[in-house]
Formats: sequence, C-alpha cells, structure tokens
Amino acid sequence: MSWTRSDFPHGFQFGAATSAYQIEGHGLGGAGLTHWDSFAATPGNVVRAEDGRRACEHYLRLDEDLDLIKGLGVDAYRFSTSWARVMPEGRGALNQQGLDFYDRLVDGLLERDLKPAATLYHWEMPQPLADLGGWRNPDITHWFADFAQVIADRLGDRLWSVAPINEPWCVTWLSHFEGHHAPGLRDIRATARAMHHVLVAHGRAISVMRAAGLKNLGGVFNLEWADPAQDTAEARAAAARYDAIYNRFFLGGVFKGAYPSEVLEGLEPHLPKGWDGDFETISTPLDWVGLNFYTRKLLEHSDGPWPHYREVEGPLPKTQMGWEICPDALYQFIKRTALEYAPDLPIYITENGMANADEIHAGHVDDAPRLAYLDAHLDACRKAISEGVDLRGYFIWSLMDNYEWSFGYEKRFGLVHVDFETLQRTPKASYHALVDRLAHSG
Ligand code: IFM
Repeated sequence: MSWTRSDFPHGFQFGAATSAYQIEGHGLGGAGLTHWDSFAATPGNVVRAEDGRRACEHYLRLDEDLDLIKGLGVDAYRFSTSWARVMPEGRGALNQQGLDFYDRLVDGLLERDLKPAATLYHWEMPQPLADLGGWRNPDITHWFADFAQVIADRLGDRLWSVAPINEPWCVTWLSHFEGHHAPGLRDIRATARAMHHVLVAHGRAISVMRAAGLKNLGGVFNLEWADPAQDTAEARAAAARYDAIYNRFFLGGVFKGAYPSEVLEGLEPHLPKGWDGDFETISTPLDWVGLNFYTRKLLEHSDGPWPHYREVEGPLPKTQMGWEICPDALYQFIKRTALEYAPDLPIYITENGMANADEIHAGHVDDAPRLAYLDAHLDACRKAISEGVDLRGYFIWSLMDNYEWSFGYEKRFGLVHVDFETLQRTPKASYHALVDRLAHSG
C-alpha cells in the first residue's frame, strides 16, 4: 500500500543506509588494508575477484552523495566508520586524512539537517589485526574499544546515534563457519570464539562511548526468520536451531545475558574459558535496538554433523539475491523483539531493502519491484506500530548500488543507480517515488 509520512507516528525517522567499504573507495585517502582485500584477492571468494578499492568513490564524491541523501527527503543517514581508514594498523597511529573525511561527512550531514547515525564496524577489519587472529583473539575486544574511543573523541559531539557492530551473525557465523565472508574460515572453534568476542567487544565499546558522554547508543542485529520445511518434529527442531544460531544467540546474549541451549550444544566446548563470566559486559544497557531484515529461510533436518539442518528452497517470490520476499516475518520479528528481548527500548529497522537486476535505459531505471518490496515491509512496520510497538524509524538499504561483498558489483540494492565504469549516479524510479511520499505529510 502507498503511504505518506502522516501514516507514521510524529517523529518517525526515515533514513538511508550504506557502509564504508561498500562505497568509499578503500584505496583512497590512506586507508589500511582490510581482511576483505585479501579475501577478495583469493580466487573463488568473490565474483570476478572484485574488491572495494574503488567502489563508488564516495570518498571523492562526498558532496554529490550528501546532496542525493538530502534530495531523497529522509531524516537520517546511516553510515559506518572504517576502522582501517581511521587506524591503518588497527592500533596506534591514526590516519588524520581518514578522520578528516568522517568530520566532513558528519558536518555535511548536519549542514543539510540530516541526522548522522554511525556504525563503528561494518566489516573493515584492519589486516594487521586479522593477522593476529581477528575476532578469534580475545584482545580484539580491547582493540575495538580503543577504536570506539577514537571515534567518540573525534565525532562524538555530533553523532545522533551510534551502534558498535553491524550484523554480528555475518561477522561471525557467515565468516567463520560458512566461510562466505572474510576471513573465509570454516572452523567451529573460530566461530564460537568470534561469536563471543564480538558481543564482548560490543559491550566494551558501548561502555567507552557512554563514559565519553555519547548518547543514543544501540545494537544492530540482522535477523532471518526460520520456518520448518515440513510439518515434522525434526524439521521444527532444525528451524529452532537455525533461529537460535542466527537470531537468539546475539539478542539473547545482549538482552537476556544468556546463550540459547541449542547453540551451546554445538559451540560450548569451543567457547573461550570463562565465557559465562562476560555477560555483564555483553549486556551493557542500550538506548535502542536496531533490526536488519531481508528474508526468511525454510529448514529441514540433516543427518550430517551439528547443526543438523539444511536449507530448502522456498516458494515465495525472490529478489535478485534469490532471497524470498516475506514481509510478515519482519512484523513477527518486530513483535518478538518488543515482547521478548527489549520491551523498554525503541526499535529501529536499521536495514531493509532488495537487490534487483536494474538496468538503465535513456537515463531511467524502472525498479518497480523495489518500491513494492519497501511498501510491503513498511506495511509490516505500520501493523506493528498499530499494535503498540515503539518502532521509531526505518532505514532503507541502500542509498546507492555498491559492493555487495562476495557478489562483487553484480547485485544492485540502491535507490540510486551507479554505473561502475563512470561512477555516474542516476536516481531510480523508487528514489523519485520516495521523494514524493516523504515530502507529503497527508
Ligand atoms: O550489503 C549488505 C550490508 O553490508 C549488510 N546487510 C545486508 C546487505 C545486503 O546483503
């Protein structure tokens, strides 16, 4: 259903989202190497071995991109600060050019009356820290807190909100168990340690920023709904295990101070010594919770090793990623988060959107499926709001087409089309439709 601002509560924040490595051009401005550079350079990991060295050259086209955000009519912009751009070695020396860039970004947003919503880590692990074990090394929790301190000192007076780590499941399970993202491991012990250390690092970073006087601090979790592929007890158990690993481990750690039993049955032997003494840090209080949502999965039992499940292709219409479109799952997650995990906190949808095989013809990009996707998911948000959930905002992934990680530049998530030869930006039909809707309040 179409909508305007007046269909949402007063003060509801609309935003657009991006991340540093996906758009900036990591070869520019003195940024250090990241584990994504080495992952992409390894044959077979990324489509055409593409990396983020050039990306959208946002680093050079900052003003043009800030004008596009403003032109869209949103209230806030969610971006990330690359650890390797700010601290090329991950520790110690600062890259002043990098900090200057984020200064210009934040000031440029404020000048345009846009709220800067920062994420400290959207996957740019500095290579020297990856060489020391990255998220497997317990010291990462302190190195990350030091990085949080640097950002707090430099930008903290002007940030509207901050979340430490984008999508803990991707940082850990996808990257250390499935091997699809950097560092490309398939190792259960590395996975267990990374999952725990990411949450400890999150808690330490929140404490450091809180002590520095920052406000509006939250956590961003990516969630994927899990349905049993068959009506059997085994399939239901498989779906519950998937849900525990993907969703309940991270939300449970942060909001309940405990890990689900279905995860411990596989990972407990591999967790670091004394893990159950870290929940005070992990559960450091937050001001809001952010949910990134894209799809749901169907699971069935597998006789193979733990976690004893495999995915089954579902019947729903799919995006360019092959992900089923299932807005009801977003509604279910909003409700579940409000009821079971964060009853007293405002919720934001910090990412939602779709990849579409967009083509440009005579300067126009007709991406009607994207608008339909956004409308359906905003309907799900409105349904949750009408039932009393304190949902305060919705950020579209993404402002512009960008580096979609192991899919290289092939999958297009943007409201703005990017020609990856010329880097010309062209707002798509969805962008123009949103301009209209966001400008109208009735
Ligand atoms: O592009 C990613 C983003 O980096 C994190 N969330 C999901 C998006 C789409 O896959």
